[in-house]
Amino acid sequence: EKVGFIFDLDGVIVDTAKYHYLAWHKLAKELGFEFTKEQNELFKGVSRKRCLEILLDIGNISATQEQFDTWMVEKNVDYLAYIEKMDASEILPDVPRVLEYLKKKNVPIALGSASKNARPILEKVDLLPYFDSIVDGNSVTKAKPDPEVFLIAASNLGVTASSCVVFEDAVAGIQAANAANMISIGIGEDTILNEAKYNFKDFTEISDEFLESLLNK
Ligand code: B16
Ligand code: MG
Repeated sequence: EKVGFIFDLDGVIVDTAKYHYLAWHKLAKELGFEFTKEQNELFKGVSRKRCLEILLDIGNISATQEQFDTWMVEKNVDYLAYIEKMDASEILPDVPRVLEYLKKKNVPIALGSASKNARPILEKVDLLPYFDSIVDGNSVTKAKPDPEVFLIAASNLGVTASSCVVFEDAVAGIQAANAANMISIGIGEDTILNEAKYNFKDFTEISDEFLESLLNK
């Protein structure tokens, strides 16, 4: 049975959460309230639209449709200014080693992200060539924890869902992978990602031997 690997983007390949935070923080400030780093945790893996809904809830602000759309655009313009300055130095530790190992073994690789900016980010950090398929916020109708994003990725790779391995840093992402009947690997705090089949702090803890064991299951 052919095995496929699916990577989340933010929090797995790069730490763009800090840029999302800065952009949301600026918008909140303009709207007259403080948005904290702790609150930003709630935004991980969540769509831009849903993030703005949560932000407005936090600030107790009601918006017209027009205001809502304007703020969505404004946040993204600010976020893109940070993305513009990214380069390969922002790739999280040992991600290139793992991608290189899988490439060498001819394992198909997909991206499964909620972000509509996934492609330009991969381009900026020079990782685009590793990906056989990119499934992002532009290609899905249902957000994680719905398994749609990962199921589309599996289908694009020509691999059955149960033969896919998913790397995720968000609870909703682990739930989406489990709902798709895939092998879920949590990257980050194992206490938070306790629904994952395997847990690692980051990719430096993932050995070639472990990857090999997933290929021969
Ligand atoms: P954008 P992931 C997610 O990326 C982020 O974790 C989340 O904070 C963000 O709101 C979402 O992408 C949408 O991003 O505004 O660029 O479309 O973790 O699913 O790779
Ligand atoms: Mg993520």
